[in-house]
Amino acid sequence: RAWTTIKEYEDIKFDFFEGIAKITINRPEVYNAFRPQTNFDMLDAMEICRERSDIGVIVFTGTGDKAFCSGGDQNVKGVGGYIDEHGVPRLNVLDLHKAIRSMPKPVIAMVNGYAIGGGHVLHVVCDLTIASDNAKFGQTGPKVGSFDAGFGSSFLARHVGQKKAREIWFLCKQYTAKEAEEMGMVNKVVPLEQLEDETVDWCKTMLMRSPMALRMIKRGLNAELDGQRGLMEFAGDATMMYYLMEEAQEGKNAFLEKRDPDFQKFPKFP
Ligand code: 2NE
Repeated sequence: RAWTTIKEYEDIKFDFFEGIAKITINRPEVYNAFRPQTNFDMLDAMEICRERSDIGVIVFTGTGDKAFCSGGDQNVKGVGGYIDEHGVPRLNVLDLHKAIRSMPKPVIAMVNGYAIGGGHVLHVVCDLTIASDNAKFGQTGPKVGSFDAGFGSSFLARHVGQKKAREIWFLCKQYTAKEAEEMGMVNKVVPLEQLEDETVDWCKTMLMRSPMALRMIKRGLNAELDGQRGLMEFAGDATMMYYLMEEAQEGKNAFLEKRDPDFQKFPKFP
């Protein structure tokens, strides 16, 4: 498959193939753990994915066959957060979660190995997860002095139920890809050598579907869980659709032409 580089980064690879953008955490020496720079790189790539209309689906994965992502890089964990190159403690992976959540396009986790700690949260936040049969899933926070009580817990509970979510966090055990699939947090498990083919197949299928329909389904499913923030994103897209209608154009035109708007000429559907 001929992936082409969209942009070069320090900590990630960012590639394109036929409507699909692939963001690969490229730190195999630490099992693709993220540091603040990694999250800044991913956030920048996500902004490009949002802006480019030739990108319809985004895939997250990790370099190699060992790890998808092992969470926050413990080597740079300091007092108050993960320390960036200027000495500032950060937890900017949360900004990535927000970017995935508000991305108006499907985001798929292609889990090629360990999805552990913050790496587990990363796949939880994605819209879909396809895993290789060697993948392992689990949280470690309460073992290593951390936790994610945000999407990493509440959204997880929506996938697996409250009891399982508490088990995953309280015990910090590891689960096989098959167990994760049975729990409802993985959509499909395939042999490692088929992982990318399967993921690209899913992407191609979604690329044939109506982008606006997928966008609104994602917004609606998010809105049910995200309170006013979710409603705001849903409502923003409703406004965008309204702006596509002649009825909205009439309001603006009337203002600019200094006349009363004639909204009565537009149909009122039952
Ligand atoms: C992933 C896991 C289970 C793999 O175990 P194993 O035995 O197969 O490999 P090993 O030897 O532990 O790891 C291979 C290399 O990767 C590094 C290791 O230190 C090791 O390096 P070398 O000794 O070969 O030089 N490595 C792995 N994970 C790393 C990490 N997160 N940071 C830095 N180096 C790492 C096993 O490695 C494991 O349990 N890793 C730690 C997982 C973890 O606890 N992550 C942080 C959770 S907290 C978090 O991510 C978080 C949050 O809870 C809330 C907000 C934001 C972040």
